[in-house]
Amino acid sequence: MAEKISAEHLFTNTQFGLQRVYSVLNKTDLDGVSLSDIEGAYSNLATSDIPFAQYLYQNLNQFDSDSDGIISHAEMQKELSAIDSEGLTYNQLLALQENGLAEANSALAKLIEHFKEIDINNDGKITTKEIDAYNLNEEIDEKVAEYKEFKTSNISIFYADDDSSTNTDDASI
Ligand SMILES: [Ca+2]
Ligand SMILES: [Ca+2]
Repeated sequence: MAEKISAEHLFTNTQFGLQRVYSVLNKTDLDGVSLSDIEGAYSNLATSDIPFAQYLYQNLNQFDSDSDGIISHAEMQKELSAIDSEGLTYNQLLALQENGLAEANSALAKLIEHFKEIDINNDGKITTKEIDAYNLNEEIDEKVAEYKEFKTSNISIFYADDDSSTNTDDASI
């Protein structure tokens, strides 16, 4: 049976991780986080938080919607909730994987591998809803395949029994 892609964990993990890294980085007099805050802070971060710091770094322009060079608290919250409503892009998933987000590796790898199939509305982002739909389709495909296999194997058992002359005891009762 194909393993379901359990991405809930990956999505919440990403949100919590980003939030955590943001609070660690948001320690200067700036009310927010700048590129140099991120660059200067790698040594203070837990290894498991590096992927999230890289994610912030690589997506800074997207997070910084007013382009003042600083990710404000409000901008951060907006992006975090956008992960729920809009999902993650291929490059964001790739950034998490390349930077070694170990906990969710198998789900991540599958999302990256099947990105185009999962992104049903083709907006370049995959949401948890799209992943659920993908899982459901996989399950249906599997049931259909199982059913076909079941029918085929029944037919072959039927012929096998028909040919068998040694196994008649049970049938003669
Ligand atoms: Ca800003
Ligand atoms: Ca989509």
